[in-house]
Amino acid sequence: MKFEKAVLRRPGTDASKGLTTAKLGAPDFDRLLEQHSAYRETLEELGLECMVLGALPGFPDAWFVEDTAIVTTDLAVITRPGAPSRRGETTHIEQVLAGMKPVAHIAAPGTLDGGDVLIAGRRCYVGLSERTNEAGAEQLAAHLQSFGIETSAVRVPSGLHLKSSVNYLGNGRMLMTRDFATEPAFAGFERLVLDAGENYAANTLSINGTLLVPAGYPRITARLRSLGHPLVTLDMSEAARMDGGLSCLSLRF
Ligand code: CIR
Repeated sequence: MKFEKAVLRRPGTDASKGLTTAKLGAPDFDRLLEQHSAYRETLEELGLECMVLGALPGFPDAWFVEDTAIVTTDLAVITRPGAPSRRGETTHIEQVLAGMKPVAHIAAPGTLDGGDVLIAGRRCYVGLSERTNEAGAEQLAAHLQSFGIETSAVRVPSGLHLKSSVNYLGNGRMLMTRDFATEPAFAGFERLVLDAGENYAANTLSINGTLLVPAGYPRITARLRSLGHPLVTLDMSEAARMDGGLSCLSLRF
């Protein structure tokens, strides 16, 4: 899918009150805003028109906007996030997306976070994780099937979301941590498996032929360059403190 637009949300001053398992300390708010701006500027340089929504008071994780919707060429599926503290974010994103796409919903008892949804061409992989359950995955599969996208569920044995560990680079190539190296669902792809110590770089984002790679992972960066991928590295130190990565900061379509 060639991306033309992105929706982002500015982090709020309460960003350090969000959910996290990382024991990296609270984000520095000024540095976080600088990194968020650098991310937006990179998307704009790659040709995307960016809409930056205002911070959402009372929802400290709302800037991880990816988790609230799945947006394809044909529709927007508003999720039902697995973390109860994040459920109220969805009405706000629905107001934004309803003007752009037909809207469908994930309903209780389903739960689904966008971070668990990996779309590679006409295939969709949904991670069954602490945030996404089978009912949520089945509902998404039904919505996408109407538009010719087939969905498979994949167990997520480690990490927050599927895309914390696996991402599609384009041209049949998948980047993943060792935990997914023998996952049968990805057998049809060329797999690039990260070295131990570089797992965070699994959350690399492919935008219209250029890879956005988190800064600080020299082995995979060199390998991706040697394979001919144009790439940009971005400092993600502050989002990482809140379990966030490159993909979670935007909805792209
Ligand atoms: C959360 O735990 O929900 C947030 N602190 C981080 C969400 C990251 N989302 C993503 O990778 N898609």
